[in-house]
Amino acid sequence: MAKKTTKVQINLVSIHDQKPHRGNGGELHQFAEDGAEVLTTSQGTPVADDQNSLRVGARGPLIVDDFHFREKIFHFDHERIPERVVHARGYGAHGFFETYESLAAYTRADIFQRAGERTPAFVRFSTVAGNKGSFDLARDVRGFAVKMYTQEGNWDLVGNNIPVFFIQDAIRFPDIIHAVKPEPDRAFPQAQSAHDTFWDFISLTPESMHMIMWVMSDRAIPRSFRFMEGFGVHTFRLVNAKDESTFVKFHWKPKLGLQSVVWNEAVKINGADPDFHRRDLWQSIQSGNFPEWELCVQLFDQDFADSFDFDVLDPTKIIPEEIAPVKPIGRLVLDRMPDNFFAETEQVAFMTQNVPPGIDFSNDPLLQGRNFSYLDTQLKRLGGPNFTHLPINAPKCPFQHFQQDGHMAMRNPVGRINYQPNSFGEGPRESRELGYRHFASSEEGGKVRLRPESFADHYSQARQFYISQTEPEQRHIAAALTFELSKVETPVIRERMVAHLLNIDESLAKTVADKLGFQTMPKAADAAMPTRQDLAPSPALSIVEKGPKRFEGRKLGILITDGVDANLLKGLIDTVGKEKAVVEFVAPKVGGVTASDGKWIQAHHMIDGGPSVLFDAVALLTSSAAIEDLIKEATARDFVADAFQHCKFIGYDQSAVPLLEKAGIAGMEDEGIVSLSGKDSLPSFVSKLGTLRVWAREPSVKLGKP
Ligand code: HDE
Repeated sequence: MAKKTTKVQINLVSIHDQKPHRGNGGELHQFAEDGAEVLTTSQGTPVADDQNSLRVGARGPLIVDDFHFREKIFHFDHERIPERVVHARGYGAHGFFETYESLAAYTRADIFQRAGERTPAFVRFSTVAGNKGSFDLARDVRGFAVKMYTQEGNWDLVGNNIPVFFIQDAIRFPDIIHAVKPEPDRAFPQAQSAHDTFWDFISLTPESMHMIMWVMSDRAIPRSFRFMEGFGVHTFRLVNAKDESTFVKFHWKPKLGLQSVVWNEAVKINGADPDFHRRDLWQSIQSGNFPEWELCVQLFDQDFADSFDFDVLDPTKIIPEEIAPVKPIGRLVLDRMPDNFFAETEQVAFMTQNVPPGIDFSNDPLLQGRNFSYLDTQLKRLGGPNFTHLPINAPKCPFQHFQQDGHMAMRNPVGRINYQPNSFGEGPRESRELGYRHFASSEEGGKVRLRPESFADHYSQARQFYISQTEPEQRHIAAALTFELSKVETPVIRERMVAHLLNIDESLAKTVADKLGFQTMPKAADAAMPTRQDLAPSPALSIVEKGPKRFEGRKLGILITDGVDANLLKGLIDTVGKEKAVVEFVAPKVGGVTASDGKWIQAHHMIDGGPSVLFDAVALLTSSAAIEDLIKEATARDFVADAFQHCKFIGYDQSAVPLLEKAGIAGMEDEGIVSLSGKDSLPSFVSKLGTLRVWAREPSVKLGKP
């Protein structure tokens, strides 16, 4: 006899298959006099007047009968959900992950079995400390959370753009977050680590020193989400069909290379365009330039872990790429923006515990603590256990279980049987073969609260990071530390920090102490491990070393005026276009300018609204008729002076020379100030742009030089 089956399976439609709630497309669909769909209440009742509430007479009190008014206001009052306690400000996009080759030897995870297979993915980038409405270019860690909707359930790789963390044990997380967030009595500063409580905690927490070096580096002020790396941070396990385990660290590498801004630029971007990173992702995806990352792995076994200088369970340590090479195993492409920010980016619920069979955890105490936190936080934030019913969170593979009811249950099992085992032969059952099997590691020991000794060296890798940076990057670290500590009002906290720096790099400590105006140098901090190992530099840790070498995906801002040389402008646009980069026009008036051929060119920005900090490089294409007026504009002079200070390339035609002079650049010309007048000057200018910055200029402009 054929088995009876009750359909418990719940197949979700994606948000894209759903009809918007405006207009149900049903038979009763009604149209207003002008042909538009009729506005209804959320109960479906057609609305006659949405502008005036029901009242007694023209000037009398409102009437409780007005169910439409009450429903509209009640719904509005409930529009907000709690923002994330960390990573509140974020921006997401859809895309796919494509597997390069089978990794069956290492993992049974279905996503890694077949070359060329594509798995839908959703990514949310974020800052950590700021509120939802804070600005994009805070000095901060960036979240890099990826949800992959695999055939065996969702895999969430909830990472950051920095491969280490501040603390070694999850129990300290509330403390560090309290310390960095606005101080509780005064509710400021917003989205800043530059204040007493943060540095107080850090200076009392030597395990944070390695991460602090990253956060003070340019990694914490990325130019774009598209130009930053992502890291799983913890050691995870891959487990194959024979239940054999290999340790793994996950890395995302941006196809367009790494790039950051300089601090002075970040400060100005936050004013000019607080949504700089969001806009960048939106514009690039909407224009078909889909950002891409490679997923890379560092694979290693127990022998490597035992012989490595540090504990692979310690999340404040990396394994340098020079020691365990990174192997690309697939690519992530972001090709679609959400239809609705709230439904998708705000309601997406990432959880470190979401892993498919074949991917498992290590005993990293931070990871294990996170595995508790993420489910708990979603219950609070999304209001109950049925957040998995939301399209953005639901698996895209078939799923079937006996969980039921609760607030807002939208996908409900049908039939009589909602338990197992049952003797009706209905409903889903476990499968030892297909189901998730936790790696059977042997564990033993007494119940203790302690930190292993193998976690005790807090300075060696902090130093390794510092000495792996190029000269400009080292300057930026010193400047960032000086800036942040200058905002600390309690002198002893500054001293405690410099005492730690002495254990990382003496010259760095001295520079910072000098710039902070120390009268005497403190003693080096007592270290849990008395000796610091002198590790070899790892060039892979430098952004400049990993720069793009080409201008693809970047933006050139061209300052134009009436009378701009039409041929030159066209030539420049074409040459930049061939590099797959973007140009935007900045003009005295946003309406645009009339070029030398009499044609009208619309501008993207007026000079006030399009400062040069929004661009990777600039060009000044003016005319002798317009230059006199232009040089009177402070914002035009700032446009050029800032580009110069921020070590950007500046192309110019002869008519713009007075502007260079007025901006204070006369006599300081270098390889980055390029005349666009000569033959072949355009290709040579655009190819130079690939190096992005003229760092050799930096000491002379004093910015970033503490
Ligand atoms: Fe998180 N973290 N975290 N975190 N985290 C959250 O979960 C937490 C840590 C990371 O775009 C919260 O849904 C603890 C490391 C990202 O939605 C919360 C600890 C790394 C996001 C939480 C850590 C991260 C979060 C808040 C110490 C990098 C944003 C809202 C053990 C590997 C995900 C939420 C998104 C979000 C807890 C440390 C990355 C409260 C307890 C290390 C990218 O659950």
